Amino acid sequence: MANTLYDALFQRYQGQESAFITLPDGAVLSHGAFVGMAAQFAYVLGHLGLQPGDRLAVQIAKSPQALAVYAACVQAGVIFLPLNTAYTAAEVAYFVENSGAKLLICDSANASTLLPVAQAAGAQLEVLNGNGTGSFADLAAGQPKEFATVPRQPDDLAAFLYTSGTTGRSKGAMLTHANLLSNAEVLADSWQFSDQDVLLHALPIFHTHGLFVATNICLLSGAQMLFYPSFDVQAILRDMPRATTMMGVPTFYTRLLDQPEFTAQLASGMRLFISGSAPLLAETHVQFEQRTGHRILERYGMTETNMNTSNPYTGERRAGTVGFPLPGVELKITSPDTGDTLPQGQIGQIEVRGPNVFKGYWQMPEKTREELRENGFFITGDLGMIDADGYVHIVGRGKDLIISGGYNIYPKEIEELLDEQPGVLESAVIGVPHPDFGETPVGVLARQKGATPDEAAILQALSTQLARFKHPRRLVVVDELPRNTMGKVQKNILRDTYKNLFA
Ligand code: MLC
Ligand code: AMP
Repeated sequence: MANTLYDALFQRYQGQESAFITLPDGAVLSHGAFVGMAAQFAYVLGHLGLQPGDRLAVQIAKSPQALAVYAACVQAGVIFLPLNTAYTAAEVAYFVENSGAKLLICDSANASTLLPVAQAAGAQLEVLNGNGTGSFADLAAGQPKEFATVPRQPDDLAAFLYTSGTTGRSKGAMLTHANLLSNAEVLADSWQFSDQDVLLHALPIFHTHGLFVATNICLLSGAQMLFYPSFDVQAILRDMPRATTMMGVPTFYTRLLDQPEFTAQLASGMRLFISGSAPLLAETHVQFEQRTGHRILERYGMTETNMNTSNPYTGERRAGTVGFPLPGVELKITSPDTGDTLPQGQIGQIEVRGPNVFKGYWQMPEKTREELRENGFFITGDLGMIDADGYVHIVGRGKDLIISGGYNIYPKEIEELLDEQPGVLESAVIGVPHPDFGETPVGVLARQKGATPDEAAILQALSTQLARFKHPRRLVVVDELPRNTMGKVQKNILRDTYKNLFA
């Protein structure tokens, strides 16, 4: 019996000595060793009582072992739920509880904090460290390196990735085997990946970009990965002559351009630089071409949909656009008021449909209905237009979202905490331009009459609740927030007022 994703991505590598992952210290893991390790992990999942369809949450450092947990889940039919390593215990508690995860795997440094979190949610806890040690690895040692793959149909769930919303709590986007495979196939083909490629992989593996886009494409095409625990610009410069491709968020590219030793010569062996997850400034695109002769290929995607559009591999990669809908993906621009399709050139909401689009939000049928139409089109919350040549432009967001260094931040989550702080009547969190992260959150606090909110104490109070990357990089105290005649806070005015805070 078939397993859609396992058969396409992993099956053929059993016993293969070809190089898959090279670590910064030069250690090389072969494809065969990787799938063997995944098989051992799959046994452990079974021994711990996980059945096909159960959820496994992981909050662990990036490593080949961490990636093998993903492969093990696919092979055992377990739903993989990766979590940002920056999340606080309070944040992790929600995901474990909401998903009904049976097992949480964490780093040993967090085990004592997360044990009560797991217990409260009725989940088991095991440890897997970035160096491959820990109780989970101990359980796997000595297990057979071949595992009877659990059958999975294209429509079966492979992963939950949580994505925040403008209101309420995070939603678990349910991604199927077919969602992930169809997108990987289209991307590997569109970007001409092959077993001759070596990808600089410096993205985290708990989001779509580093996990599915990067890894699945490499597995499908036989490409190798130079695998970094995080983005270290010096390591990337050192290794670029050994690589052929890189995927990154725009911050990777601006940080590279800040390095004088990043030259056309250094990039001469590269065939492709890909950017996504946040807008790449046209200025960065131009500077990059001037410096290296390479035109960055920008693409557009989301957690719920995988990748939707891409600039062409052959053909003009146009700065400030995200290219054309990928093969098999339909994209239209609609009126936010009526839902009607708008003519070319007009700005409206971006909707997409295709085999890449997720199944819905876990146990949130109403949220699913709000965003996923019955006819299969997903309302992305992004605003865009299609130009006369068919290139898609993203011109803004209908959703109140800040993207900092490729991480999504929903103002509402921060505002709810700020509103509770002493001396604060109400708050508005806005995104302002930031030279490194693209955008960064600023908290505008309207004080209670006569009060002087203690900014340091407020930031301290946030730290136990929110991941560091969500913390406002600046707080500003005002007497009142600007409102329109309907009483709605005018964030556009605030964004304009504070746009130069980090200039
Ligand atoms: C780290 N910090 C951030 C941050 N990353 N703050 C804001 N935004 C971020 N993205 C914090 C750190 O905790 C630290 O806090 C301080 O900022 C400086 O850290 P740093 O050492 O400079 O950060 P670094 O580790 O280099 O990380 C920056 C980064 C990283 C841009 C390399 O965030 C990253 O890899 N981003 C990629 C995100 C991603 O993969 N997105 C894809 C989502 S999928 P302190 O305490 O020192 O102040 C998706 C769909 C799609 O969107 O289309 O792809
Ligand atoms: P996420 O919820 O993390 O999947 O983030 C998806 C969002 O990132 C999209 O809805 C867009 O707003 C944004 N995004 C992704 N790629 C691009 C891009 N190339 N240009 C502009 N925005 C992007």
